[in-house]
Amino acid sequence: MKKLISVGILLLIGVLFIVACGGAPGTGGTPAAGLTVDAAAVVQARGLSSDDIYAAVKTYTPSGKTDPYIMIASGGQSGQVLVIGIPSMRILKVIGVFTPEPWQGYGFGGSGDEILAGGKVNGKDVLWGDTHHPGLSETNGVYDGQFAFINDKANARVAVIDLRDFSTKQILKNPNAINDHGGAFVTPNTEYVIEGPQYAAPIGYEYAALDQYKDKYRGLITFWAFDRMKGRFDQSKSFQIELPPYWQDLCDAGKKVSEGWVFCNSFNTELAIGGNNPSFEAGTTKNDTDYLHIINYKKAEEIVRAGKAKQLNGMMMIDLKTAAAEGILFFSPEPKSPHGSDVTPGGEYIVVGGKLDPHVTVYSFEKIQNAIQAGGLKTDEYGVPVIPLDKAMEAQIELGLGPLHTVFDDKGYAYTSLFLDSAVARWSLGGPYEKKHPEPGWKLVQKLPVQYNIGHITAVEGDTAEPGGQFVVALNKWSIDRFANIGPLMPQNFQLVDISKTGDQMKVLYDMPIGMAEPHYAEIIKADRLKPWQVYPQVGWNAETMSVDPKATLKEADAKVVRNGNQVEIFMTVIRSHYMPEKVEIKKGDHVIWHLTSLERTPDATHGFALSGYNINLSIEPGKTETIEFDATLPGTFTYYCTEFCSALHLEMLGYFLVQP
Ligand code: CUK
Ligand code: CUA
Repeated sequence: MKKLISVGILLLIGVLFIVACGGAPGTGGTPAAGLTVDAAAVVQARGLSSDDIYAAVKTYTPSGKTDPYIMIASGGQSGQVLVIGIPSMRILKVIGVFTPEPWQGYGFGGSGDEILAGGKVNGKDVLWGDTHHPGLSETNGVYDGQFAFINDKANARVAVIDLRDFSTKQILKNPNAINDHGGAFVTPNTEYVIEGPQYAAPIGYEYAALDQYKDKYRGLITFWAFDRMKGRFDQSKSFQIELPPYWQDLCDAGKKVSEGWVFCNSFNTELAIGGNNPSFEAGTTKNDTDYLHIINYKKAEEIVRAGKAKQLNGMMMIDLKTAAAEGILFFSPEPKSPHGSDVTPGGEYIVVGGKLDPHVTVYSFEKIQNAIQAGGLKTDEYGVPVIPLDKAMEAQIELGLGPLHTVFDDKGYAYTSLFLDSAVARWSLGGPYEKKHPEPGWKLVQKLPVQYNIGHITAVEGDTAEPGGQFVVALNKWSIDRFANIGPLMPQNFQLVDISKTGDQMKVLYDMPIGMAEPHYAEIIKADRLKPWQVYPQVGWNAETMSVDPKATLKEADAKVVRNGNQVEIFMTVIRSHYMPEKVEIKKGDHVIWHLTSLERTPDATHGFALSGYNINLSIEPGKTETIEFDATLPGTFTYYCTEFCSALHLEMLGYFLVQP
């Protein structure tokens, strides 16, 4: 790949040069090395350095060329998921997940309403989400391009996105937790999507006074079983494990040698209850160490099968005592306000950052197993065995201030975000990775400044069993002076970093403002692993059931309005540039069931359907069938019209909806 790119640059420069020498009109002066006179003039006028030119050539994506990598990013408080091309950093789609999304007609009368209803909290609509960690489905620890998952931290919900049409298919509310954080992380064959907890609460989030924190409050990790054939979570096969009320934070599933285990960092082993005496800030940072949670979920699965779990609100749950007694749950100390828990590609090590510690701590899975085998472990106050740090630790590497999250590449390097230093640290892995890079293992190699205060970091397939290399993206929380001033609420700054060379050769290539929320994590997949549809596979496709809808209207001649008492069922076809029928006349109080089927087979020939006065708005992509259902409570003359400029006669694509008083 490296070779290909440098050949590409040479070719580009060569072509530019030939164009110049071939007599481009009005040329004068001496071109910069390899640049045309025109290009050199632009470089000079804009004051670009050779690094800038390198960055431009590395990221510029000519019209008609597509990106080799796709980033699936959290959309933060927007409750959405962003799809971004890498290295061009172009936004390709904003997928509505927890929040209604008008362009996709998601949540305005069509099938999206059903999906959003799955996210109700105690029967109440919650139409936004604080999305944190997208997780792509995996086969043998490698992205397979089939599904993406995302959690909502604010309400403990998880969602499934099908990557055949890049749309949301399911939202589930966690029945026993009110918030989460360490999700959505997948196991190596997507058997489970892990939803880790955050702020402890009584299980089932019932009331309990804060002075009962130690006894009544708990952490709760959830393993959502995923049915790949159905493309849905199966709650009946899912289970939860009760944890002490430490604030479990980020989790990562083991892989290869550590498959079957999951590792979560935590904070607030102090059991602080805030109230400014002391504050949470002070109370949760008193101890020098918190606990890395080491969970054997294969064992947990067996315990559930053996009937040793209880049902609570439709979910199997292993209680804390059983988890500790059965060898499902272990702890090991982790230094000073830990954050992030990231497993190396081969599954040998777990890397944990310390927000208030300049080191990352690397745990050895083998050492952890040896300590468990050796037994004789002391327990914490909840009876959970604790593996001493010196029995679990492989290395500690001083990287700088505020290490948070870590990802990996194909050259045996790890990349850790340094929040306080505003930098990306590249460091060399030891053990089996040592032969892949020129440096000795467990050493800081380079600290690259980023702008500013990086949170998460992501790399091409950088959290899988086979990282891709080439690019890292720094997901910076602050942008301050990087973009034009648009007032006090400033965009986030995603920075693309070139990691194609070894040693201290990382470079920032591109800044991308994210002016709609604060994304947390993102994952980058090789584009050729994705096999999305250009049009729905058959006319009449129901995107919610992912099959042909029995109520679809497959040809125009079958379009009709059927009355049955006060129920009116409309079978409508949609194709450039008309609806059939173009008039629907009913009576006030009628119950309306309206099926719309696109007969289009041309890619991108999308139609919209907006029904004034009734808050109905759909996107009907080629082949799709949508159904809306409502009571015609409002008499009058209404129009339905197409909201996508689909043809020269798009404005003529409308109909009248007449409701007799
Ligand atoms: S958390 Cu946001 S920077 Cu939710 Cu993954 Cu670390
Ligand atoms: Cu159909 Cu515009």
